[in-house]
Amino acid sequence: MATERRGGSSMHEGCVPWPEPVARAYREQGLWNGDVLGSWPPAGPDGGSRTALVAPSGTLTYEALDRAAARTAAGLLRAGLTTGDRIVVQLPNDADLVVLSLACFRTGVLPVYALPAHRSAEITHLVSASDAVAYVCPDRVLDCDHRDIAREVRERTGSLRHVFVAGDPGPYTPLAALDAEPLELPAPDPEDVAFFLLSGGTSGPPKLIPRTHADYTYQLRETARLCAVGPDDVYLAALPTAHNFALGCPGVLGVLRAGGTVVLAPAPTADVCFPLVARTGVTLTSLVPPLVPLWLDAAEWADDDLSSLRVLQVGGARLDPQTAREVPKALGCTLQQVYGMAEGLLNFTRLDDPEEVVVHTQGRPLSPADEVRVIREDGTEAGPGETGELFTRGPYTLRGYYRAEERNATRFTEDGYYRSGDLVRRTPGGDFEVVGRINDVVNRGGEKVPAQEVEEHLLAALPVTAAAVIGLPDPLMGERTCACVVPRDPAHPPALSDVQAALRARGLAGYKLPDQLVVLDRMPLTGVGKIDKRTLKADLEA
Ligand code: OOB
Repeated sequence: MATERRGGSSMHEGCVPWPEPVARAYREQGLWNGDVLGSWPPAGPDGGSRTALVAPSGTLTYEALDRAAARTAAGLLRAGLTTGDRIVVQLPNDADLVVLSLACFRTGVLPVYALPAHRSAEITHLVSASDAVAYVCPDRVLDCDHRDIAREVRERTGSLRHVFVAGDPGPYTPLAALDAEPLELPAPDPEDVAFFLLSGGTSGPPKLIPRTHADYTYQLRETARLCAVGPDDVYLAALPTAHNFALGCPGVLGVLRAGGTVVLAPAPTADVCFPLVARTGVTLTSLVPPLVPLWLDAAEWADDDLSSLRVLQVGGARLDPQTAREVPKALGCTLQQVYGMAEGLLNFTRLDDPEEVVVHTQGRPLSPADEVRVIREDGTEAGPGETGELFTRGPYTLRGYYRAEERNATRFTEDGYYRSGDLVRRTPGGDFEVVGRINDVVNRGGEKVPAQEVEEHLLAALPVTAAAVIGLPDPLMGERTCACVVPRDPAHPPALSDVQAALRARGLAGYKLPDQLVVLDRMPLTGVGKIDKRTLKADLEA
């Protein structure tokens, strides 16, 4: 891939390109077709007056969104930002985030998408890992003052020249100041990096994932096609838009690209989202598994009209089959399981798959060009039904993390496959079941206790709504197994002896029975809503 096409700054420094013969094949097959992010929304004859965004701060037509993006793009350039500059963007689900993203895509300024839940430790890491020149944040959200974060990050890093604040800027620059008369801008090179996502691993600091215009527009087109999304669709972004799931599967960008309407929810809870569904006629939305039982419960008593909902996508972590089975009846829509990763590869159950596939599997790859292998511990290819680690490469899967040569040497094979760390098996029908993570194992004095397996038994055997199994340091065994549960009835939590008896009754090996039980009101969650085992561990070890 060529560098320094515009602005004089290399777009590919620190990135690992696809090998040229592979890139050529993707071009020739029309997978990378010259499409770039931000060239839409289309402001065509009737396109302009349609509703593009329904956001907490107001509603924007396509025309208004296009104009706002053009003015913000000019504002970025006037503020001295230039092609290839990284900026850490941490904005909640509101119009600013979409407008700024489009403006960045048009100017070649590269957003590094932080999650709303990130705090000064993560933002500091992201700024220094990317040498970001700007941090964009809201003034405050609940009890968090992001201007305090900005101050700390500035003290600890050297590269930040700007802090742009949505709302009351305090000592910084208002985000609204990024505004100038629109300029004629050269189109970006489709194979340039457009933005960075964060690796979703719940252990270790996040790594930066470069996504190009070509790879991401391909993802947007294909996911929109798979979900049959068109101009009449209304997508509800309940999860943070900064996460790949809500951003582009097809999510906010894919639905805008298809000419539909995007509704940005300030929170993913049923009390916030149900009235939005009813008011705006939402047809498609996505959730992480811990939210699903809450939506199902709420649907029982809520009187909001949810009949417009066509598809509920659930992904990010394992959805238990009992809950999966209840979705269509309780919400009156099709369930689609999504097994994806910010690094690229996306798997989906299809809208017309049989119920058993939708309930029990996490689907199959989006694209025929996705190359996927299931590899046993000894490095050989696993057969159907056998568990192994998923390796993948393809037209929208990265070839290396940003500026991470050492890490890349272990996370990628020599022929460019990304080692996902996920343990999967393939059904005879070709669908994946995600059975765990390679290192999500408690090593109990040599006995390996697969956390997810025990969690599934806990959920099935006990009156609990959430379960997490973690290893805690133990003087005798190295690690002991700790089961953390949220009881359905807080007044009657189970005791350790109940848990052990229930699991033993299910035929579980003695060494897999938890040594310790912790009863919680609720689980700590990561920014996107997965159970945050790292925090759980840190809290319990302290
Ligand atoms: C999504 O992306 P990330 O980057 O936050 O996390 C990726 C990891 C996967 O490697 C896998 O371990 C886990 O999250 N995961 C699932 C899953 N979907 C993701 N585990 C079990 N079942 C599933 N359905 O989480 C993500 C990105 C795009 C779309 C959907 C999810």
